[in-house]
Amino acid sequence: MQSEEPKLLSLLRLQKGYISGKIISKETGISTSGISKRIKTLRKYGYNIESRHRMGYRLAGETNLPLPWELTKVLDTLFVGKDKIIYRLTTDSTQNLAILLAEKNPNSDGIVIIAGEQKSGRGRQNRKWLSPKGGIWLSVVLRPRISASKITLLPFAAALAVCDTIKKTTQLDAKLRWPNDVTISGKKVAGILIDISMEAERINYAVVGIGINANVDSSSAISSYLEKGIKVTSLSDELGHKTNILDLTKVILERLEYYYMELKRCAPNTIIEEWKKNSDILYQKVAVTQNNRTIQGIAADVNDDGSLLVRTNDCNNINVVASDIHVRY
Ligand code: BT5
Repeated sequence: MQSEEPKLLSLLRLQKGYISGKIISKETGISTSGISKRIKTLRKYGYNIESRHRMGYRLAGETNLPLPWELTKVLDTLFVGKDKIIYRLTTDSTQNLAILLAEKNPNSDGIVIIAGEQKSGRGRQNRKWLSPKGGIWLSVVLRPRISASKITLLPFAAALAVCDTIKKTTQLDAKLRWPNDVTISGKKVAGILIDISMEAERINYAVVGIGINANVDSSSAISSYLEKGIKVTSLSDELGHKTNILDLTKVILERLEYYYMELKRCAPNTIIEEWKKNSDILYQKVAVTQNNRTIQGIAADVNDDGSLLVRTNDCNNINVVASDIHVRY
């Protein structure tokens, strides 16, 4: 994205009525053909720009997309989104782009990639993540100088950030489902994916991927493409109206930075304790599928390392690790 669009926008905002292409060109240095190209782009980004013969252009409505120049104005973070924010109307996966950028910029911390839709969104273990227009699909590059034992708690910190955001901005009763889902009334509304690059015991970078069904019709755009029995929802379906994606993205990034700093600063159990307060998993029946074998039991606790303590029906305790199982409730 060139820097001309924000320049053009500021000019349109300053002018109450129409402003001619000639004046815009004089003020911004953009050629007249360049102006109509950029107006087209801004319209694609959701701005309502009216044009009238001989009068020029008028900004009649703002966007609510988390575009870099809009997000930068409102974002209250120390480093997340401070260095670079990239927005793509469409991409294969923000996670893939973030990994590429993390590899290319070894000193960068807090780069944020956001997409309007993803063509090949992915979940854990390369599961498919449906990412139609209207959702929030973003990845953040972090450089955690923390022990490998603490990094396993990063998904919990990120899920907490999303849960907090939904509760704060929509008043919906969001809950956390082990290991890294956010649900409303038992239906999945958001998921977290973490990709980590490590050398020996040192973490090069972690990419936190967050997907939220914000303004999406969950029955037609998601459920109908998923495996049978998977229950999903979206914020707009729960609320009965659309949410402001820019506001949501701002709060997600702020809460993510907050919990990430907590993770670095505090004892590991602080995150887990907070996570448990927001989860309805404890004492629920679970079925754990591991190596094609299913074990039934009760979710007894979440250990400080993030593993799930399951008391099986034959009264054994097993610790279940997120990476190699599938839990059904
Ligand atoms: C997750 O995986 O829940 C992680 C999702 C992370 C998505 C973000 S979006 C930004 C970034 N870029 C990416 O490419 N990915 C990240 P997992 O726990 O494995 O759940 C995957 C399962 O959720 C699938 O097998 C489906 O059953 C279900 N699913 C797929 N799309 C969904 C959606 N939009 N909403 C709810 N459930 C979905």
